[in-house]
Amino acid sequence: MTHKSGFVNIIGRPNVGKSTLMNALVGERMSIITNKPQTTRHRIIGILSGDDYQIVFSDTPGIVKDPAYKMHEAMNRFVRTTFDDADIMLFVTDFFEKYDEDAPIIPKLKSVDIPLFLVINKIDKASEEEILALIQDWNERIPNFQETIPISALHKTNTDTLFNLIKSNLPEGPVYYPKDQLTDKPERFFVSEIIREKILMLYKQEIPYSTEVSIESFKETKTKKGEDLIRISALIFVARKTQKSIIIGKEGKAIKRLGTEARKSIEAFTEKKVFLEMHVKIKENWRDDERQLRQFGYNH
Ligand SMILES: Nc1nc2c(ncn2[C@@H]2O[C@H](COP(=O)(O)OP(=O)(O)OP(=O)(O)O)[C@@H](O)[C@H]2O)c(=O)[nH]1
Ligand SMILES: [Mg+2]
Repeated sequence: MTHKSGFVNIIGRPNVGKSTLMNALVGERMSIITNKPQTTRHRIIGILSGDDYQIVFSDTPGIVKDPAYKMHEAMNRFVRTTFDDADIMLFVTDFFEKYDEDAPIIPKLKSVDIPLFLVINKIDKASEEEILALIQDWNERIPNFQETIPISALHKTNTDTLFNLIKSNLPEGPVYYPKDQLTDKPERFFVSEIIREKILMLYKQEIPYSTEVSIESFKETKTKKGEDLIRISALIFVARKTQKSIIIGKEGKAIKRLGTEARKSIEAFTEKKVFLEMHVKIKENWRDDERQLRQFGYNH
């Protein structure tokens, strides 16, 4: 039996549905998803294995057009590295997105010399004519798409077709990760992502973009009854004092709600009981502070 394997990197602008797609393909909730752009800040790996194949998907941050902070530069660096180590590239766009003629991604895509697929997402929002027009438009602009697949990641429309195309384009290759491994990051990384996801969902305006979550301690213990219990202490970093009071809310109501929502999701993810403690810390300019960014895992 020949074994096929490869790295399949998912790129595209913020909010087009890259993380939704990776989760749909991997069949697990690896990447957080919200309706806000710049939800994903790191490169997140989702591994899908069968007897004769292994696909290592990389979900990446959306390409930030005008980086305002060092954090954005780091996010774009994660994207650039995906051009270097891919066996197959999925360029995801959606029905709503418009690219300028001179968008820098276009020449980059034209120079990709491995299988490059155009994935047009959110077709549940478009008519057939509109989808066909979009397919034609993209293919006229960029001649080297090997495949064009219109999908709805949310409704899993055509994601099987995409999966089969990926599988048939995989090169012969080794088993890179143990076959039962789903990702390369530790559980506590996903815990911080879940808390960040809830912050993105519960708070408005600049708050989601000014916060980062750090897990200070993560201890697996037992309850008195002998059930598994994870004790987690998380620090929420904000850039300003006003943001701290927004996170906490009147009489601590907002942070209490955040804590409850996050705890429930962490319990679902870890399948264990969770005790979650959170504190808020002001750290001006963390998005521009190299050392701080490294601590948050933006090094590469
Ligand atoms: N209607 C529709 N919405 C979708 C579809 N796929 C994703 N979405 C929605 O699009 C929004 C963005 O999805 P994400 O998966 O977070 O997008 P992303 O490309 O990973 O975004 P960043 O991490 O910010 O770069 C969410 O609200 C999703 O529910 C789809 O097929 N149809
Ligand atoms: Mg994402």
